[in-house]
Amino acid sequence: MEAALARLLPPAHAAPARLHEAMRYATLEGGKRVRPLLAFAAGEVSGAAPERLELAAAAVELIHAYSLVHDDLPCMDADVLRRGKPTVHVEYDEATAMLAGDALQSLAFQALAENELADAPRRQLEMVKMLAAAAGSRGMAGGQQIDLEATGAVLSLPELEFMHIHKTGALIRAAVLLGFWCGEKVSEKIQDQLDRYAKAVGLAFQVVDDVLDHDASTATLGKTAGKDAKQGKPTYVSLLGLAPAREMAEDLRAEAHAALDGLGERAERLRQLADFVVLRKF
Ligand code: GRG
Repeated sequence: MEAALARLLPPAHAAPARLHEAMRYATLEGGKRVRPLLAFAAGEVSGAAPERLELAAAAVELIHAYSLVHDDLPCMDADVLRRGKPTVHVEYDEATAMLAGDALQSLAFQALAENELADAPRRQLEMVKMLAAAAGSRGMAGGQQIDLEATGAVLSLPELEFMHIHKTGALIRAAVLLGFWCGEKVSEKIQDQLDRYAKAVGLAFQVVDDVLDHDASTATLGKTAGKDAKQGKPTYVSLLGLAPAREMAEDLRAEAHAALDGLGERAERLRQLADFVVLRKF
């Protein structure tokens, strides 16, 4: 993934060098790469070619990197540490960080559109459309808006879930479906199974993120820990308490595994990733 991203990103010395440097700084050498791993694992279910998966996975990671750059800006979460390094606006400046995020998002769609990722052009168009919807106002960006408005508010459990299905879940679901769609067309039933898996893993990811924000150190996370409580953000931990939040993550792990029933060996990586998402310590 690292090599594919390094190839896709414009060279640091190409003009405008400061922008390209910032894009590479935001994307390379950091992060768990959970979304690319999910795309690759989903591609194993549909027998997708690695060259296709590489691009689909990179496109999702570029959108993710853009969202982190913008999320860290002073007008949003105002954070100074990300992936163990100063955030992009701290290392460069605010305007460059905004533009780097914008350009990362554009690059994601360029990567999806300019290479053959599916057997039928119609299907590839669906992939582009799906990622656009997942990143947009009815997906991640919409979830971020809800998050901004929720700071200091008390949300009900369904409201919290609605926010996270959009903010975090939409892109995780897109990673799974994009990887899957790079391969052979398989039955609707299997596609539904993967969708169910992706939804469970997407929500589990966020529940665990909330637990870790409460539980883990800044050094382990590579980003500022304990921020949710400080900023008065509703989380699964603030709403349910620590032990029930952990239980909820476990239930979602079981749901993710159950969704893959009958898929055998080819879904093994997806099972391992559901475990990683829930059991991770960072
Ligand atoms: C700015 C449109 C826009 C959206 C921002 C991703 C996001 C939405 C905000 C980041 C803040 C946050 C804590 C989100 C919830 C969980 C999450 C996405 C955490 C970061 O993802 P990881 O842990 O990060 O996969 P790495 O660095 O490992 O890639």
